[in-house]
Parts: sequence; structure tokens; C-alpha cells
Amino acid sequence: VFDRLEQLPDDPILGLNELISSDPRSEKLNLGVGVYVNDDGITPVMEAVRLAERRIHEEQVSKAYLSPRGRAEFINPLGERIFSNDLWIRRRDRIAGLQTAGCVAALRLGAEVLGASGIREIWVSEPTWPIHAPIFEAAGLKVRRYPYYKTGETGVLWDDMIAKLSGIGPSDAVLLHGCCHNPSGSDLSLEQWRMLSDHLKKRGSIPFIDVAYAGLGEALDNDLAGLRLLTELVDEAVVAVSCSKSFGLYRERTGALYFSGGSKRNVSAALSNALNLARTSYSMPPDHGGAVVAKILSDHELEALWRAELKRMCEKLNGCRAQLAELAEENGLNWGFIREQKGMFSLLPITPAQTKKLREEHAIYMPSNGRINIAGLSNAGCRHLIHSVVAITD
Ligand code: PLP
Ligand code: TYF
Repeated sequence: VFDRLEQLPDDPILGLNELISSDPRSEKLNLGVGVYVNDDGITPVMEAVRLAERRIHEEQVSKAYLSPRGRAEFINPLGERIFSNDLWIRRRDRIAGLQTAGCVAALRLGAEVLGASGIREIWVSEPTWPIHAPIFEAAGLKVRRYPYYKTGETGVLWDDMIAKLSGIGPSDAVLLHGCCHNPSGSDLSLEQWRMLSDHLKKRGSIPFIDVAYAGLGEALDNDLAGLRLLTELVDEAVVAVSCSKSFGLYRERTGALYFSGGSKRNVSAALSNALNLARTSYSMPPDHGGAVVAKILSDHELEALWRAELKRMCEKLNGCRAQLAELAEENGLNWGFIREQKGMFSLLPITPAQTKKLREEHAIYMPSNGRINIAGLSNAGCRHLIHSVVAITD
């Protein structure tokens, strides 16, 4: 049976880790997979998470099944933090969510529910995270692309984007990055979120928002302002949330999927479809990450600690951005856009052949589109990157 199968390619980003660990060069620089790293080059367990885990370890008396929906103590407080207290309360009966195995499962379940609702096509930004298209295609949706960002620039291609989306209709969904666009780091302005919301409403198309970096752009509330405005303005929206970066829970697979809609009946129907899919694929989400987030968000001190740690991570990213842009400019590279962009990633204006050269000749690892993980840059790393780019382009 298995001889009828084709060998499929590895994950285009996660695969880099293996290459890097087998590289013996001491100067190697890992700018590949999007995980936060601190100044010591490690991806730490956040202190708030460690404390929450300790309490869970002491208090937990059972590992019995939960439900396909996961923990309400996770879904509700997380929803409140994402959509804001105010919106969450006002929309109490019109937003429904479930806990998922990371944002990836939320994206997949959301796409399946959209497909079951008659959505045929989903529009994604060009460029976008390379896993988006395969997830949506696996759910049976046709993936279309709207222009979004041109490498080397600061802002987004707003006019081209909205022109491309001029013909969308009720069988189209539009994928948006909530903040810290992956891979470009360029986000819509609040005014653009407003205009896009009007456009989507007029065309009867539903937005699907992927929120994977909340708190890592400017600050939690600023980063979520566009999503909140859109939720307020459009009739219906689907929102996939990741706790991988914002809580550092990557491998615990912690995320959530929310449906926001015009009526209690409709969001309940959407939720029931997602729950049915969960039940028939993995039954229920892994508990631990959700238990940790629930513990943090139910305790003022733990939440304050988490918010402070998140703020420090955000400040570090913005510090690295400023430092890299400055050093680049000193060396004649026009990389000021890196200073203006947000979150974990920016795209370097270099070719795939040059990324290969950086890897082979200078032990600098990044995906072939030139995306760099900003967090991976120490002082020395910035210098190594800039000098290497100058060396291969001279
Ligand atoms: N969406 C985007 C835009 C991402 O960059 C990532 C990467 O982690 C994910 C979703 C996946 O998140 P999770 O680890 O929660 O599945
Ligand atoms: O873009 C990134 O690097 C992160 C991590 O299948 C990631 O989003 C990459 C690939 C993948 C899952 C997570």
C-alpha cells in the first residue's frame, strides 16, 4: 500500500533546525524558525508559566478527560484579553470559542467550518506564512493571493491589495494577520483596518484572522486594536489565536478558535461544527498549555508577571530592530524599514542564491525568502549578519 505514496517535502521552516545543529562552525547564526530567544540565545520558559506549572503540579488530582471544547477557564479569559473586556461582555452570546492544539489546528478547523458554510476561496497575503496555503488546501479551499508587501519597503501595498480584493463576494474568505505580519513585519494601520472592514462588509466576505504574535509588536492592546475594530464593524469573523509566542508555550500546542457572528444561534452552529471536527480527528485538545494560561489569567499577580515578561520580550525585539537598522545604515545598506516593522520577522532584500551563500560561507541560517528572526540577533549577531551581507554583495 505504502508504495503507492509519494515522498512529500519536509516543513520549509522547521527543517532548518536540523541543518543548523549539524553545522560545527562556532559563529553560526540561527535566524530561521520563529521562536523568541533571549540574550543568552535560549528560548526560556516564562517565569509566570513556571509558577503556574508548579501550582498545577501540586493541585492537579486527575488526568481524566476534559471535552472537545477544552477548558472554559482558558477560552473565556483568553477571549477577553484578545477581544477586550468591553467587546467580550457586549458580545457575550455572539462570540463562541474552543481550545485547539495550537493555532495550526485552529486554522484548520476554522477553514473546515468555512468550507462547510459554502466558502470556496480564501485570499491570503503575498507573501504569507508558508503553512497557510497547505492548511487551507487540505481543508478543500482554493487559495488565492492578494498583493501585500514588497521586500525592501516599509509599509504594505494597500492600493494593490484593495484593488485585488475588489471582486470578492459571499463565497470568499480573507485571511489577515492580526499583528506582526509573518514574514514581512508590516501591519495594516488602524485606518486601513477600518477601510478593509467596510469593504468586507459591503462585499459580504468573511475575514479569518490569525493572531500568533499578540504583545510582540508594540503592546498587547495596540497590537489587537485592528482585530477589535474589525470584529466590531463586520457581521461575522473567524479568529485563530496562538499561545506559542505570547506565552512561550510552543510545544504544548496551545491555541483557540473563536467565531464572532450576528446571532447566538449562528455562532453556536459554527462552534458545533468545529467541535464535531475536533471529536472526529483528535477528540480533545492537549490540556497542559490551556491549564497554564488559565492559571495565569485567573491570578492578578501571575498575570501582571506575564504581562511584564511579554513587554520585555517586545522591547528586546524592538531594540534588536533599532540596532540592526542602525548598523546596516552605517554600512551603506538601506535597511531603515526594519526599524519601522513589528514583531519577530522582517524580510531582507536579498535573493535565494544569496541566502544560500550566507549559509554556506558565513553559517547564517534563514529561509530562502530572506526572512530573519529578529530575536535571534545579539550584538555580535547583528555585526556578523551585516558584514556577511556586505561581503557577499560586494
Ligand atoms: N500562524 C502564524 C502566522 C505563525 O507564524 C505561526 C507560527 O508559529 C502559527 C500560526 C502557528 O502557531 P501555533 O504554534 O500556535 O500552531
Ligand atoms: O514561521 C515560523 O517560523 C513560526 C514557527 O510548521 C513555525 O511560525 C514554522 C513552521 C511550522 C510551524 C511553526
